[in-house]
Amino acid sequence: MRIHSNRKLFFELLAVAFVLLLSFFFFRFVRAIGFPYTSWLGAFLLSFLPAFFIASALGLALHEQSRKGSFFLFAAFLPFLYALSFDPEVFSINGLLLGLVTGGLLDLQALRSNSFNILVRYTRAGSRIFFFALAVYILVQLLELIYPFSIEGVRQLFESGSEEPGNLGAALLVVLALFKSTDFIRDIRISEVFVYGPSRSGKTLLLLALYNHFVNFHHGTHQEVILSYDTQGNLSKVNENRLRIESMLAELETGNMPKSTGRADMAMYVLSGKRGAIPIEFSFIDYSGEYTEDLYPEKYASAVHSLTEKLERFNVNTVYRRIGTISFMELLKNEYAEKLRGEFHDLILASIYKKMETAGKIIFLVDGDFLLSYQQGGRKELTRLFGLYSRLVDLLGNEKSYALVVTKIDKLKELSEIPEDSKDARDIEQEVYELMSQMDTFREIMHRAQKVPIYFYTVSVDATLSPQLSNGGKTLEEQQRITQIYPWRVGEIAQFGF
Ligand SMILES: Nc1nc2c(ncn2[C@@H]2O[C@H](COP(=O)(O)OP(=O)(O)O)[C@@H](O)[C@H]2O)c(=O)[nH]1
Ligand SMILES: [Mg+2]
Repeated sequence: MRIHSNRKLFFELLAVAFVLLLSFFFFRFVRAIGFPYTSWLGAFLLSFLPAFFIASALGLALHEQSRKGSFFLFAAFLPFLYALSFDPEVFSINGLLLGLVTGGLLDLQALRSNSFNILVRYTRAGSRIFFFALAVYILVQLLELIYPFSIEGVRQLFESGSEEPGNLGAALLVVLALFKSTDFIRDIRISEVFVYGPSRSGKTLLLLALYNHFVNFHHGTHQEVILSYDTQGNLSKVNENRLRIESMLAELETGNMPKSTGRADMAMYVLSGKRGAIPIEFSFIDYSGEYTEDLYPEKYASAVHSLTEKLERFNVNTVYRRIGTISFMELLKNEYAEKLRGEFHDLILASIYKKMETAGKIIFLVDGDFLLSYQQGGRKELTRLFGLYSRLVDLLGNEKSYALVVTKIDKLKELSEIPEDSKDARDIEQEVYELMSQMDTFREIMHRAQKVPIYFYTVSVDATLSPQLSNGGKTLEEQQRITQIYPWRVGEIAQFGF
């Protein structure tokens, strides 16, 4: 569920109202501008460009993150073309058609290769140039009116009572405002999701559950790189195999829990999938140990620098650029396994931080075990964890979306009879949310959610397990083993990614 969306909605409506108002004024003053002396090329461009922007806006409308920009383009250029169509001397049907076709082709290309950002860049740069040129054109017209710049000339102009200078001045202001509003056309961060969770929070099992979901519903595929050393400090194929997704799934089939990542392991998994034309990528970095105290920009910088010293082949900039990618990990594994032995800390820290910086969406895992032990120290841990997540949201900025995902919900509630998308399921989520909102640090996150999109989910990877919280509120001793993936509300997480 989305935490607090009202205020954001309010600001969006305000933005829409603003654009509509601009659009209205633009429509009103465009006719005051007039294009009496345009050349053939000028006239062509006057029809071509707006048509091109409108066709591109159709493509942008397909992507949720660029809808605002698309709306802006429609609001600005539809009225413009309409006004222009009353001026047959200037209006060029050829330009219009060619603009529509070019924009349409670019849309197709963007859809096919999911390069929506190219579309964004062309339309943003193009519309900026368009409004800039228009502003200059109007300014020249204005200056011509008061040429030859004598006080007498200006006085005469005012006395003549002509509306032209006023209209042109207003048109200039509107065009400048439109120029500034091209900021509404924002870059799209292709659905790249990074999943962060402290040790034991449920990363590995969530990875398996999401893998299951992706393969079944989203044409899923995966890539993985595993660095695993034996006790002698050599890369170990056996250990590596253990951490492959297929082996973990196979282990589950035979009733064994996947081995957890040890001190000498680091694994990176990328799940890829598609919904319609929109691709998506989930990255996981699995490791043991704690990094929560290290997620600061300075520590990231020093980790990258000390890595660079070990990898003499690369300079700092290359490491900054390539760290956190599968290909770079692969390369490190092949060429620097010896050097990196036992020194994962910098590599893991730098990879996590880089992923957090580049991903458009970040999932923060919250260990459901803390709910079981709420009265026995769990509350304290949760307070600390939400404090960290709140700080990270602040650090990483409000251009991204975030999700807080509470894992292991089966330990808390009997889920076997509750369909994932039922009202009862949503009620459980609401109940956990309310429990969390008793903590001040969680409330801080709720306040941040007024400006940043933040979501809240509860999941389990095996909904058939019976809860471990007895009616009296005491935790039962016996731990249940997970022997299958039977995901509950994991689809919501995938949904968040799109
Ligand atoms: N009951 C239950 N246990 C879970 C669930 N997800 C993870 N666990 C358990 O929590 C522990 C840590 O999970 P793991 O995925 O290895 O966490 P990681 O260290 O973040 O990779 C393991 O013992 C899992 O069996 C869940 O949805 N339900
Ligand atoms: Mg793990």
